[in-house]
This record gives sequence, C-alpha cells and structure tokens, in this order.
Amino acid sequence: MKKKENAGVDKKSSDLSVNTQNAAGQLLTSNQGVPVNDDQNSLKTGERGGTLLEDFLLREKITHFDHERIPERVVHARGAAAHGYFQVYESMAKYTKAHFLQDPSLQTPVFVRFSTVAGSRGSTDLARDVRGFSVKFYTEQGVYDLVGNNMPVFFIQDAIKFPDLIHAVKPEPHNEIPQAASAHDTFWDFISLMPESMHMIMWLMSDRAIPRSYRMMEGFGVHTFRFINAEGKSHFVKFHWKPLLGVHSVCWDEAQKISGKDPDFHRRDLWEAIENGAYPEWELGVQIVADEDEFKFEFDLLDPTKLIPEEIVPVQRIGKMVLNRNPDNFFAETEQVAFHPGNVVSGIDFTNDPLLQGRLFSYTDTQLIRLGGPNFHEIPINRSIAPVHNNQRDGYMRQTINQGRASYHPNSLGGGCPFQAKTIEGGFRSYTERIDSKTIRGRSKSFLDHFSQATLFYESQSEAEKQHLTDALRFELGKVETVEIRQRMIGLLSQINKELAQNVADALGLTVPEALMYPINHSVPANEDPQDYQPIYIKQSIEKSEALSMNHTSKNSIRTRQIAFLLADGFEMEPLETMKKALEKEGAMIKIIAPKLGEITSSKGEKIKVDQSLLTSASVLFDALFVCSGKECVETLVNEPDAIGFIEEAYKHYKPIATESNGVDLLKNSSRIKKELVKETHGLIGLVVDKSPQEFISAIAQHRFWEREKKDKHLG
Ligand code: HDE
Repeated sequence: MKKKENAGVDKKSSDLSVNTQNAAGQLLTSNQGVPVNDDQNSLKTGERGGTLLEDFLLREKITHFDHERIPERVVHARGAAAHGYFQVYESMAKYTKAHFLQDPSLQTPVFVRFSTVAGSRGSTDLARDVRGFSVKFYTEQGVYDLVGNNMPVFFIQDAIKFPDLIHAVKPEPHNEIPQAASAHDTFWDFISLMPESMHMIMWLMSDRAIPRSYRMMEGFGVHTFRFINAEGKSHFVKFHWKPLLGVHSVCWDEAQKISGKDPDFHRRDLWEAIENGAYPEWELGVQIVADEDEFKFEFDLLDPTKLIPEEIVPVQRIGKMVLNRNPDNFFAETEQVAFHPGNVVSGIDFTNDPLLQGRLFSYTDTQLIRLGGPNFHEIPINRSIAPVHNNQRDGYMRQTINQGRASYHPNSLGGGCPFQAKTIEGGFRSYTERIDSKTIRGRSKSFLDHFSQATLFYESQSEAEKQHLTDALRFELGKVETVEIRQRMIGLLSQINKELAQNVADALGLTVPEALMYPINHSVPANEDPQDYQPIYIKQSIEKSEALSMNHTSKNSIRTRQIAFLLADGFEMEPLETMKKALEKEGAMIKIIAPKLGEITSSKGEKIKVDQSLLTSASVLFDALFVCSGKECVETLVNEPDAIGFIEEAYKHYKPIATESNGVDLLKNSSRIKKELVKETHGLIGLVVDKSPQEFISAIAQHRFWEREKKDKHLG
C-alpha cells in the first residue's frame, strides 16, 4: 500500500468539517433554506385567533423537536468522548501487518468513548460499575475498533448469557429501581448462581469500579485476539491501555457524595483537562503469545473470565494515544458513534472466545435499531478515512450518491469495478484456523476453574484495597433483601478466600458454610451430568501479581490534580502565592474556595477572585486541600460550619491537607485531626504543616493516605 505523508489527523478533521456548521453571521432559515423573518410567533387567524395548519415553519420546527431523541444504548448509555491520535513507537511488522502499527511517523486519528455500563444516559458518572473504554482508530486501511473495558475480564463466558446479566443488573422491571447501581436483589441473585462471575466480581467490588478520572483508568481488550503478520503467521494478543497519570480511584463514601454534588464529574474532568491543554495520554500495551504456546497456561486463553498475569507474559508498551480535542457536538459525535469489535483491519483477527463471537453479531444489530438503519457508517463520526466502494445500496438516510448502473459484482458494465483487493494490496483475509469437530451446544471443561484467579486478584491487593473490597461486598449484599441470595454469595466467597467470606458474613449476620457449597452451576449444558461440570480450582503458578493492585501504580506526578485553597477575608497572600505557584508549576489546578463568591481581600488589602463558594463547592470534588493562614481569615472560618465540614471531609477521604502558621488552628477544630497533630505523626498521614511546597507536592502525588483508615472502626 502506498505510504501517505502524515495521513490522519488533518485528513479526518477536514473529512468531518464537510458536515460541521457554524452559524456565525448567518441568517436563520428553515430546513429547506428559506430565510425566516419571525421565529417568535406562530401564524394565527388574527391576534387572538387559532393557529393555522398552514404554518410550515411551526410544523417543521416542532416535528423535528418531537423526533430529537434516539434510543439510548442498551448498555453503556452514559458516556463521554474525545478526539486524539495514536502513534506506534516501533514497527510491529514482526507480528502484524496492520499498517498503523508499523509506521512510527504515522499519527492515526482516534475517537475514544468512556462509559458506565448499567445506568441510563442521564445517570451519575460515579456509580460502582465497569467502565467502557472504546477506541475507534481511523486507519488508512479502514476503521479498527478496540471496544474494551477498564477491567481485564468479564462476568460470563458465553454470549448467550449477556441479556440475562444485563437484565439482572439494570433497574428491576417492576419498579425501575435502582438507577445505575448493582446493589439490589436481581443482580446478586444472578451472580450468586453464576460461579464463573467471581473473578469479575472481585474487580467490580474493588476501587477500580470507582475511578478518580477516565484519564486515570487502565483499559483492556479483554478477549484474546490475534495478530497476523505478512507471512500469515498468527500470534495471540491481549490489549492493554496504560494511563500515564497512573491508575487512581476515589473511595466509596466519596463516590456516593460526588454523585449528588456533581453527577457529571468524570465527563467534566475529561472535558476540562482537554480544554486546559492537559491532554490525557495512554500507552498501548500488548501481551503476545506464540500460537504454539496456546496450551501452556493453567487457564484457557479463550476464556474471557481469565487474564494472563503480567509476571507470566509481560506487557510490551508499543505506542501512545493522546486525546487532544473535545467533540464539537455531543449528539453528533459521542451519541452517534457506533463501535463494533468486528471492525478490524488486515493484521488483526479474532479467536474463538465464545463471548467475543457473540459480540461480533451484537454490535451491528444494535446500531440498526439505535441509529435507525444500515447506513450508520456514513454518519461523519463513523466514516472511514480510507475510501469506501462497494455494491451496498439504498436504505434509510443514504448519504452517498453512487454513480453508474452497476451495483453488483461481477459486472462488465462498470468495468468490473470495484475490484477485489489482493492480500498484498491490503485485502482482508481471515485467519485460516483448522477446525475439525462436531457441533455442540456446550462449554469447554477448560473453562471450569472459576475461583483461582479471583483468589489471585484478592491476594494481590494491599491491605487497604482488601478492606475496600470487603466493605463494598458488605454494602452491596447488605442492600440485598433476600437472605438466601446473601447466603449463596457467602458460599461463593468462601471459595475465593475464607477470611474475606468471614468478614462479609459478619457484617450480614450470617455464617460461612462449613462444607464446600456451590450453587447449582447454571452453565451446565442441558444434556450433561452437573457433576461433570462442578467448578474446579486450579492452583495458579503465581500467588500474587503486583500489576493487579493500584498500590503499585505510578505516584510521581500531580499533573491535573484539583487542589482546593480554603480562605476568607484577611488571608496571608504571600504563602498562598508561593504554594499556588509551586503547585501550578507541577501541573496541578487550583481553585479558590471562600464563604461567598466575588472578590476576597488579603491582610494587606490585595484582592483575588473566588472560584467557588462553600455553598457551590464540596471537598469531594478535590484531590487535596490547602488551608490558608491569616488572623481574620482563620477567625472567620472557625465560625463557618461549612468550612470545618470541608476540612473534615477531606481528612475522612484520606486526602493530603496542608497549612502553615495559624492555619493549623483551623485544623485543630476537627477532633480527629487535632489528635494527629498532637502526636506529631501527621507527616506520615498526609497532614503537611509548616513544610515546604515540595512536601505537599509529594503528598499529593501519593493520592491518598489510607493509613488513616486503620483508625476506622472496621479495623479497630
Ligand atoms: Fe458490549 N455492547 N457486549 N461489551 N460494549 C455494547 O453496543 C455486547 C462486552 C462494550 O462506547 C452495545 O453500541 C454483548 C465485553 C463497550 O458506544 C451492544 C456482549 C466488553 C460498549 C453490546 C458484550 C464490552 C459496549 C450497546 C457479550 C469489554 C460501549 C451499544 C457477548 C471487552 C461502546 C452498542 C460505546 C456496547 C453487546 C460484552 C464493551 C448491545 C452481546 C466483554 C465499551 O451491542
């Protein structure tokens, strides 16, 4: 294929701009281009008369409005997206003939959509949920979609169970409650009968399910795919996205409060980071397994409830993705984008993972109802930048005006065009896998180990992470009303880790069953003996995997962290400025919070603008807190319950808090903080008093001081 100079970003933008519209300086018109001279009044029979059916402008406007909504996605309805590009570091030609993975000088445009799964389009961003991580690469060889999640495994092994899983997690059908939450009976009823979901449940109950930001999440392709090189040789591949800002989460109490204070928290965070030029970045990672090694693992590579530990097959970082442009229009781009794991380019292919195989059907099918017909690939955001020529014609909303008479192949009237591409010309040729077997409606017995990787995940967590996971289970199962469901879950948890099961059972007033207790395994094929399909436990070759814990994530940057500066009239300007400058130099974002909006005056009469008042702001929206000093400032804030609440909440959520001089008097108003200040161990738990900005910067980079949690009642 002929190499194009700097294909990509510009090409795509101009492609889209054919359809972008800017009304600046333009006349208001009807959809037929007729200039409108009164858009304020409908046409009437006299001043107090009836409205005329003749009023085509009124009818056109109202009819269009009546049809403005389209069905929301049946899953992943709530999301936010951005444009950017991907660039490979070094040619991967050894493994794949995909052109965009071969040329390090090529920037391939991408459009990336992040989402929650269960909630409706208007639901909160901070639900405990899996996050979707969909990437559309507009490559020169056609569109490639990597439609992944922020967790590397899935709940079920076979696509035929997907509608059941989703029915169970969505609001219950009789009363449509609860919105965007898995903490209810139908979800846990289903899960408690599906032992294969246990590994995913560990991820879902971990803090990975409540990310700090879309920009601080990993992404995973989940299934095993294939890379195919120019010689037709196949390698298995698992895809990863590694965020350069590290992987960080909020805590559950905070997540619930953010849901009230700012349900758009993740959407806003992504938007603002890009507007501020702090472009989110991820590295694309691959785990490559030679075809010959397919059976060398203690799990089946085709089983989507399993991951390949990074200690066994390291992740090679092969390129970088940068998101640098917000969409112009949410509906046209983020809502109308149609991803499909079946959109692959030459050099990337599928495996027989039965979940993936089902997805290959589902995604086109769902767009037909959601986007209203077969021409959704012509919507600007879905268009390929590679030329599209075929004999598909007509259908709702056809945009292309195909010329000529021949819409079939072979033809002679059209000169035989369009031609089939030879493999050497980039023509897609499916991997020729040898298949020799009977048709069965069943499941491979190599998929029967449902617990060992759940244990691996649990054992790999830090103490704080284990505690959060336990608390999440206590919360979720505590909301379940049917005791039998809770009991079945304790039985399943006991197969993962006895202590975990015991700790959850304690909070639920239950006991851990003595004998091994599995629920009936509902995945047993109909004509088989359930005894042959009892879950088995295969000891994994490693007991812990560092990569599974967020504790080991990079903690060397405070870029884009949101820092609240709490102050009132009479604050000391100099220490504020020193701290602000130092933090901003490291890329943090500062917001001035005061009792009321407007301007605020320092002890020496200097004025600064207030960004948010205590009424409109909340501690949960920030990563760290700087409490300003100054006699009058501190006296005012001591008598301001919202200010004290702000500080206490930041402390409760394990965030770094800094102050200097008499700002410490304000901190002492919280009895818990006072205790630490007296003990003088505060440096260790993120209370930075009378220290240089550098100390505060290091504390913010740590993200959270979970050590404080040990003092919580759970841990005694
Ligand atoms: Fe999806 N999924 N899914 N899914 N999925 C959809 O397609 C489906 C699965 C994922 O930002 C739907 O366009 C089936 C795994 C993401 O627009 C639908 C099965 C993974 C998104 C669908 C799965 C995903 C979707 C709904 C089991 C991680 C959002 C709207 C066989 C690897 C895409 C749409 C976006 C969306 C079906 C399982 C990720 C109905 C049948 C596993 C990120 O087609």
